Amino acid sequence: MEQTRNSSESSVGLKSAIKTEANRLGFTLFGVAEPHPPDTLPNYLFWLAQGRNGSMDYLATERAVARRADPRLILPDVRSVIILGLRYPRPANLPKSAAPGLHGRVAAYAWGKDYHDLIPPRLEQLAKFIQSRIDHSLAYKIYTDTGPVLERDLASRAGLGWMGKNTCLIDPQSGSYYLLAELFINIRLENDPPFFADHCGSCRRCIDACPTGCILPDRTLDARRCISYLTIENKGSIPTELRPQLGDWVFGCDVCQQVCPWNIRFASPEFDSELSPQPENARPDLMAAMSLTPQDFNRQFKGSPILRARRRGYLRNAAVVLGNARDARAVSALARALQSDSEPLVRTHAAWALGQIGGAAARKVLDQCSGSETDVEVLAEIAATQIACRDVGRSS
Ligand code: B12
Ligand code: SF4
Ligand code: SF4
Repeated sequence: MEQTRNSSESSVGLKSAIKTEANRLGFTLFGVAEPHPPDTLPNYLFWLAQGRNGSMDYLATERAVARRADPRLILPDVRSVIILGLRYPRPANLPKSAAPGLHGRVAAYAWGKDYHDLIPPRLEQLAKFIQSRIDHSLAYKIYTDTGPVLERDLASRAGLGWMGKNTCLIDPQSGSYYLLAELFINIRLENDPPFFADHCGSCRRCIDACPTGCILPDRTLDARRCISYLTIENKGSIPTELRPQLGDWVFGCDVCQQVCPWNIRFASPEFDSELSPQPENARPDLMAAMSLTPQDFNRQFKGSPILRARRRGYLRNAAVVLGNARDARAVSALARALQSDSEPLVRTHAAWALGQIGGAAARKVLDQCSGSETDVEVLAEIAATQIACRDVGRSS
């Protein structure tokens, strides 16, 4: 039994006090797991071996794999891991955009402040609270998407939910719209029973609805084709054949969660107030996005997860979504980007988008730029687009 400051406080009493404090800090899900090596490590290793991590090399380093294999490497005298869940808004919480124009969709977790900034100070507060209740010094480590941890495996071991076929961790009481966070500590708390049940049954809605068909039968997904990866983590070009599948997703994707019956029936309308939607970030105007300067971009998305895409990635995504909208109103914004944006990545995707929209005005800009452009990749995209435009012209 752990020594606590109030000698009459049992470890059960301590755990319950920590849970109350965690709830006060906004964490609606709470569980405790033992830090033993995870049984699902082979799934992770197989996933890496198939190259399904794409360009996310940080997931495959020796250090990243070793720590996932044995959480005790993270904190040598770790005795328990507290796993927490913080709810973000359901997509149904998004207010309708009042502004006219062409708007993109942003994954709901990214509508408000960045949880990578929001959660760590709360975990620090929780650690301080625990320290105030025990006699010896607390050693701890905090993570939220920020470290070499199999977070969903730990969460399911701590009883927070099951790993759905869409690979998200689902709480049967409130669905999957929440973020995970962990506090590794050197005191032992009573473990919660693991979540063994699989409530997916014969359902396969997420698999059928995924726009790129990237959800695999072994409860992993091929990140290289996931829209979330393509629009956030991927720093290069979006493969041409996948661009139409982005639809209007300009940052992240929620499709496989939106169709899930556990979210339709049980997703709680409540969410952490700091994750409240900021309308201009949740449903951004994409024509305006195409002319954001680096300073504008940093100003608009300061403190938002969208910063992670960087300006060049965000404008790349916006161009693709405008191409998918096939709306002639976007030609002038895309033409400006193709003629003068300093990033070849943005110019390439603007050229593709103009090709999707087609019409005389789009073709004129492409023809002009094929004479003035100097970047080889942009020129190749313009040439491919011109051929496609001509073919469409011939067949129509
Ligand atoms: C890399 C990554 C991504 C990649 C790859 C996602 C993936 N599914 O692999 C991309 C960029 C695509 C991505 C997308 C998203 N992500 Co992400 N991502 C991560 C990250 C950093 C690592 C995930 C990972 O290791 N993947 C590799 C696979 C093999 O591991 P795994 O997903 O944990 O899968 C396990 C299962 O397959 C399991 N398994 C197989 N069979 C069985 C059976 C049982 C019974 C059990 C228990 C396990 C099990 O074994 C694997 C290893 O444990 C985690 C944070 C972290 N450190 O864990 C966040 C994390 C998973 N992401 C998160 C979020 C919110 C998202 C998005 C919703 C964001 C968005 N809206 O765009 C999407 C969701 C897409 C989806 N359907 O998963 C949350 C998920 C919260 C939740 N409720 O599940 C996490 C936990 C971050 C956080 N701290 O909150 N993400
Ligand atoms: S986030 Fe979108 S693209 Fe990725 S698996 Fe889910 S539905 Fe498919
Ligand atoms: S949509 Fe169906 S199969 Fe997919 S995670 Fe939800 S319950 Fe499971």
